[in-house]
Amino acid sequence: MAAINSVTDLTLDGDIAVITLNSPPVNALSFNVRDGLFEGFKAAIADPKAKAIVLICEGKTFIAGADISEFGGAQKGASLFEVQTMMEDSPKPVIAAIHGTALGGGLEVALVAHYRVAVPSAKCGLPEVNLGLLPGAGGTQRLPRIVGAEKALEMMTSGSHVPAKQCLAMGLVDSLAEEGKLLEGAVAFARKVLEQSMPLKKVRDREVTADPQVFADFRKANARKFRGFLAPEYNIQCIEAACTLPFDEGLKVERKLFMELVTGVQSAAQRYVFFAERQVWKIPGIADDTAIIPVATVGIIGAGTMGGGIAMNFLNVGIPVKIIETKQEALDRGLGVIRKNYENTAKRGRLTLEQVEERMGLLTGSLELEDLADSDLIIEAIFENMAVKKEVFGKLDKIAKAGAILATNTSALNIDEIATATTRPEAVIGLHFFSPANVMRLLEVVRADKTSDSVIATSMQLAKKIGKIAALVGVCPGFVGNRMLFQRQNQAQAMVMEGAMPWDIDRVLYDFGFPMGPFAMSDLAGLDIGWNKDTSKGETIRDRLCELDRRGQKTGAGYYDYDENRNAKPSEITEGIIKEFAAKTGRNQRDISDEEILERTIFPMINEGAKILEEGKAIRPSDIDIVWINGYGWPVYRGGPMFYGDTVGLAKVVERLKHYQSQMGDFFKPSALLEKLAAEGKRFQDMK
Ligand code: 3H9
Repeated sequence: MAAINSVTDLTLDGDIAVITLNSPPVNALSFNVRDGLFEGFKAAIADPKAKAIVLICEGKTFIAGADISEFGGAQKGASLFEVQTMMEDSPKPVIAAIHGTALGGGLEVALVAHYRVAVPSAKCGLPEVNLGLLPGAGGTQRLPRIVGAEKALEMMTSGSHVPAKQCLAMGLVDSLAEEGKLLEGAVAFARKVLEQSMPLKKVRDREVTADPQVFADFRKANARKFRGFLAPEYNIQCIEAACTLPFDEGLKVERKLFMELVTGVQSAAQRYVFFAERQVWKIPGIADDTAIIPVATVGIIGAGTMGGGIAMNFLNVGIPVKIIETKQEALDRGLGVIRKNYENTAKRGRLTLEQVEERMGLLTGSLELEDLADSDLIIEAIFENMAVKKEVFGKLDKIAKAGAILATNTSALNIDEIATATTRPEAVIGLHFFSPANVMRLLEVVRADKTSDSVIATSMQLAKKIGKIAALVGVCPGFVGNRMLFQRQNQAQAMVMEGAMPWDIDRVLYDFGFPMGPFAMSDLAGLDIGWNKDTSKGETIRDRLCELDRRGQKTGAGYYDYDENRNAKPSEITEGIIKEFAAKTGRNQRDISDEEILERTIFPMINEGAKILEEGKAIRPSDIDIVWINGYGWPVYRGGPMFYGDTVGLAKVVERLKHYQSQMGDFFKPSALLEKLAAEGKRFQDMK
C-alpha cells in the first residue's frame, strides 16, 4: 500500500492498480483530492506492473461532487480538467467503481473513465442545477452523448439521483457488482477488459443529435417550474450545444455559462441554502449525547385540517396515531378526509392500495382524551384560544404518562403560558406545522422557557424522520415566520390606502419570485377567514369585500375578479372600494413605484429578522432564511430575506429604512443589530 497523499492510496491487486480515495464526509473534489487523483493516476500509468486502473472510494460514497465550500476561493492544486485529461488519455483502461452517490463533479470524473461499475444501491446524478449551477467539468457534453438529449434534459434540470439499475439500462453504468463486493467486482471487470482487449472507450468520441423541437417543447412544459431561475435554462443551452457542436466547442459553451453562473448571485444564494439546510439541525448548547425520548406512538387532539395533516406525517413513516375529537361526527369527518387524501395519492399512482390500508390501519380515533395515556408524543391542534388550550393542557398533565412530550401546534399563542397549565413545563414544546401539514416542508419547533433539551432534541430528530425541515425558534408573537409576515402584510395594506392597487403589489412580489402576492394569496385562502361581521371598531376593505360576497376564489371574486377558469383580473369594484376608503380617511392617493413596493414590503421583514436575532428567537440568520424558503415560498435563488439583505447591502437597507422612517414613522426604525452590522460594513452571514 503506497500513500499518494493524505487522502489517496495506490495499491496493486495482481496486475490491477487500485486508487482509493478517502476524504470524509463525501469525498468531495477538494484540492487535495484532485492532487491525489492526479498523482495517483500518474503513478499507476507509470507503473509497468499495472495493466488497468480501478478508482474506488472509502466511506459512505463515491465522489459527491466539487467541494462546494471551495467555490469563490483561489484555485490551488491540480485542476479537475488536468485530472480528467490524465484519466481519459490513460493508455491503460480506467474503471470507476461507484457506491453511494456519484454526483456532479464526481460523476464527471466517472465519465472520463473508460468503464463504470456500480453496486445496485448506488446512484448517479448531475445535481448542480440545485446549486444554481451546471456541470462544469464536461458533464453537460458527456451525459447527453450517453443517455441522449431528452434524458439529459430531465436529469440535469431536476438534479435527480438515478438508481444504478436505471443507469445500467441507459448505458451510464456498464456493469453492476454484487452489493458489498464493489472492489472485487470492479477488479474482475478490469480483468475482463484486459482479457477481451475491450476498447478504451471515450465518451467524448460519441455523437448525439436531437430534433430542435425537443428543446422548445421542454422549455414550454417547464416554464412555470423554471421561472426566475437561470440555471435550468443554461443547462438546456449546454445540452443544445452538445447536440450541435463538436465536443471541444461544446466544452467552451459549458465553461462560459458555468463561469457566469458560479460568479452570479443566484448560485451564491443556492449554495448558501445548501449549507443552511444542514446548519439548521445543529443546536448550540444541546449535547450530541442528549437523551432522545423514544416516540413509538403519537396522539393528536383535533381532527380538523391541521390535526389530520399532522397525523399523516407520522402514519407515512409507520408511527401509529390516535386522534381525539369531541364529537363523533367531527372525528368521522376527520378520519374520512385522511383516507380520501391517501386514496387520491393512490389514484395518482404514488401509493398502492395496500399502502393506503397499511397507513389507515395505524390510525385510530377516540372521543376520550384519557385514551392518550400511553402516547409518547401528544400534539394539540385545536382552535387558537388560550383558555381552551390551557384547559386541555391541564387535563393532559393528569392523563399523559411520565416522560411524554406535550406539544402545541399554535401559530400565535404564548407557549410559556400554555405550559403553566401543567406541572411539567419541561415537557411542553411548540410544533408549528404549516398548512397543508402533510405537504409543507417547514416545521417551526418552538422552544419555551422551560422546555428540556431532551424534548428539543427529540422533536428535531422526529422532524427529520417525518421528512420536514425544522427550525428551532423562540416564543414571541408569530414566532419567526408569521412575525415577519406581519411586517409585509402591514405595508401591503398601507400601500393600498396610499395608492398602490393590490395587483400592483402582487405583481412586484410575483416578479421578485414568490409564487403569488399577498392579495392573490388571500383570495385563494378565502377573505372570510377570521372575518368579524361586527364592524363597530371600524370596517376594513376586506370586510366590505366579504359583505359583497367577494370572499375570494371560491365565490368567483375577492380582491380580483375571476373567470370560470379561475384566472384573476384586476377588479374595478375593488378599486372603487379602495378609493372610497382612502377618500374617507382623507388620504391623497399617489403613484407608488415598484421599487417602493419592494422596499416597503421586504426591508421591514429584514429589519424584523434582525430583531428576532437580537432577542435570540432564532439561532442564526440562515435559520430565518430556511423558514421563509420552506414555509412562505421565498425564492430559493434569492437565498431568504437575510441573505437578500446581505446582497442588497445592509447599509443600503438601513439607509432606505431611515428614509421611510422620516416620512412614515417608527415602523421603519432600523433595529440596533441592523444598524451595527451596517456601520461595521458586515453582513448577516458574518455573524458568529
Ligand atoms: C459540482 O460538482 C460542480 C462541478 O460540476 C464543476 C466543477 C468544476 N462539498 O448532505 P449530508 C458536506 S457542484 C462540500 O448531510 P447525506 C455537508 O455540508 C457539487 N461539502 O449527508 C455535510 O457537512 P456537515 C455537486 C459537502 O448523507 C456533510 O458533507 N454535488 C458536499 O445526507 C454530509 O452531507 C452535489 O451537489 C460538497 N459537494 O447526503 C452533491 N456535499 O456534516 C451535494 C456534502 O459539516 N451533496 N457536503 O454538515 C449531497 O447531495 C449530499 O451531501 C449527499 C450525502 C447525497 C452526497
